[in-house]
Amino acid sequence: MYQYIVLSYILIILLVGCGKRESGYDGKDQTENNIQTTTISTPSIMCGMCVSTIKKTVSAVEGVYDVEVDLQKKITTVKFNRTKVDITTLEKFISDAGYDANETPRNRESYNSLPDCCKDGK
Ligand SMILES: [Cu+2]
Repeated sequence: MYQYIVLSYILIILLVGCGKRESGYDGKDQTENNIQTTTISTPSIMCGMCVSTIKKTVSAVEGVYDVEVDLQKKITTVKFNRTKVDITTLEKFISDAGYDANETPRNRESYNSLPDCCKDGK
């Protein structure tokens, strides 16, 4: 009986240990299970400046690890910690930068202040 208890104890330690493997970030919320990658449709991006604007904006959000903007496919791929930020918030930041994000429409004021090359005329 004692052996089983010890054995299951070791199993639990192993399982927990594996879950935290390769966390590489700061603290216990950073387990692999909390890291999520999402692809956000950003159909109104026009040029390289749009790409860097979105990249810069979203990278600055707490809990975001990585941002890739694909100008051809007009998508933004974000790797983030779901205990710190969610997709709705990410969409909001992109909208506030002046761009449509999934079903979240662009912030009109931000859009108006974008350089002309970044306006899709809609
Ligand atoms: Cu642009």
